[in-house]
Amino acid sequence: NSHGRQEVHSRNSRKTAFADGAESHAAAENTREPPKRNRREIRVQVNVREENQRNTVHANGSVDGRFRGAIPSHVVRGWTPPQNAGESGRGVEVDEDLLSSDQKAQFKKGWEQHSFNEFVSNLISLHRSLPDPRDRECLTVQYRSELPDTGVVIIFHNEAWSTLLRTVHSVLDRSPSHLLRQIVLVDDFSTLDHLKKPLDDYLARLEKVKLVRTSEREGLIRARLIGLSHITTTVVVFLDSHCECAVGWLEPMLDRIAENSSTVVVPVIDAINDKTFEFNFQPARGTNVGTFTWNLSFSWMPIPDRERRRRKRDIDPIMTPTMAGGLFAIDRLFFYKLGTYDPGMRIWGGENLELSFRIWMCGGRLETVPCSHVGHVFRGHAPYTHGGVQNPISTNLGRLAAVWLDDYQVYYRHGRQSRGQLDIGDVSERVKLRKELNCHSFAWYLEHVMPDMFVPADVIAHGAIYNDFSNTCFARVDRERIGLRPCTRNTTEKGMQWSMNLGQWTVFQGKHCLDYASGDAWVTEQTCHGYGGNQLWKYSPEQKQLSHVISKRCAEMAPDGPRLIMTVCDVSNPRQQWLWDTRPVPGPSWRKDKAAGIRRYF
Ligand code: LR7
Ligand code: MN
Repeated sequence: NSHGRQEVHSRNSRKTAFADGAESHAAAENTREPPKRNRREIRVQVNVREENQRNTVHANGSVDGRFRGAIPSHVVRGWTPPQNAGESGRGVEVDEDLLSSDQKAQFKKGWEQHSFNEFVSNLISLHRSLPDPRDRECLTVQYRSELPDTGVVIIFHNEAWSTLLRTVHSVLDRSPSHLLRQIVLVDDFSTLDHLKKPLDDYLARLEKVKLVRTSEREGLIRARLIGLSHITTTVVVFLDSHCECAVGWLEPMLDRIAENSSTVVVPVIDAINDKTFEFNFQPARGTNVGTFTWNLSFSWMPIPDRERRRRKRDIDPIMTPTMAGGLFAIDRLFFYKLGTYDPGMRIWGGENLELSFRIWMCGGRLETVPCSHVGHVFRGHAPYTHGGVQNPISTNLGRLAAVWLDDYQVYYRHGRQSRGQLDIGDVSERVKLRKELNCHSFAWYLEHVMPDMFVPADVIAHGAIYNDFSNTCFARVDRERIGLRPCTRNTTEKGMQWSMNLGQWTVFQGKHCLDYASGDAWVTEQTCHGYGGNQLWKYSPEQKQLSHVISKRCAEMAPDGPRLIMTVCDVSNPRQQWLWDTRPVPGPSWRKDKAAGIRRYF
């Protein structure tokens, strides 16, 4: 019953432990799949049991035979691998019970080494076909006849053979050859044997592809910088090493950059299932864009309402406040002008938000183009260690916060906790860069790029919503239903802590907002949708009334006992009076500044 309600971050985050450190990639939410919406079912399960009736063959990672022999020493015996496994982007399910003990060992090892189902990936052609994930309308778009030439950088550390080469082939197979000039692979100090000579030999037969190796573990940020130094084309595209580019992926991105070289473009990142390698694409309407949380992790959100209104069609480019980080296209010289990456960032993490903020704050623009699709294998956790580097994620995030967040740094909790303990190194070069580029403030970014972002100091009321007539507080009484439960005025009981903030005017607890429709309907707790509507409330500290904006009704403790009802507002009714702490929350707020007529932009 709540207007426009959407379940945004429904995926559970899986936590990771690293052999060499306390940090976990799951701390940043990047590895999560974007939420699936309106997804078309394309799954066809390959029934391994039936196939098994026939004979014994050897599978070596290329079912269609074009690259037979590709994988050294990987032989699957005992059952017929499904013909055309994974074609059209279908998933492949393997019944583990049917595998020989050798195969079982391979299966297990694949998961251990890569945190995805390498065994299944190896059954799928390096040239497998994919569904055309584009909306029909994309096919009618005329791109410029002259598009910039392009080089692709793919970095990897201990990537699986089949995923790495499927990435490479999907680029070669699905990019107009006159536009694609180079692919630079950067091996970031991998240890797995198949990435040594077998890879050299294999790549030797591929034109345009160059392999460079780092002489120590650099991490993905510095590995990308090394790759970049080998690129000579107008545009550079970065990809993770377990991607599949879909038909028409390149042109829509190049077209945007051709129009404006300071536009940075992200494709729609479709999920390749880590277990079955099913390719799941997001239709244009359901495209997600990037946002972030105050602990500086990336996350997905649906297209904000204002952005939906600004655009004419579902396939039009979408302004995105942040990018996931691994897949984007950028004008090479613009990237240099912007200061590429912070070379003080190591291994993994933070560079995606750092670059996102920098693009927006320093005169660029970041967009998602719904007509460009690239799949990525989303996995629960990273399989590799940090190569002995201590706390790379928090160090990277600390650098990012120190350089770009201005006074909003106080909201980055991790940074606050470990300040003093964590050595983030010297950031003076990056601060200098920010000055030289004459970048906007973080407050400017929030106001102009992410006006919906929650800012803690915007909270104008917080804590228990308490009625002293009955000594009851707002609380969940049954499933999603909100009612009244006995409490004391300053209760610290978790379920009784509610907040309201400027701009959004919702009454919320984490991701849940009070929601009310009309009449006798219950007040419920729903995922905050950010569209106002049934989730819009008003609190007046003078009258102590909590009113619902659309219905114009007030929250009341029912005459017959501590039940929550919504009725006609009446200032003199003590059962409509709610005490709620309205002392200001410290910290910067561009909204408060704006209301006070203060402009802190430069
Ligand atoms: O030390 C390393 N050296 C590397 O070369 C660590 C990693 N890598 C390579 C690795 O082989 C892979 O190709 O770097 C790439 C990214 O590492 P992943 O795939 O383990 O990371 P991820 O997909 O979980 O990480 C996302 O966030 C990262 C933050 O630093 C990077 O920006 C990744 O590129 C990014 N991936 C994507 O944006 C794909 C979409 C995922 C989402 C959301
Ligand atoms: Mn990845």
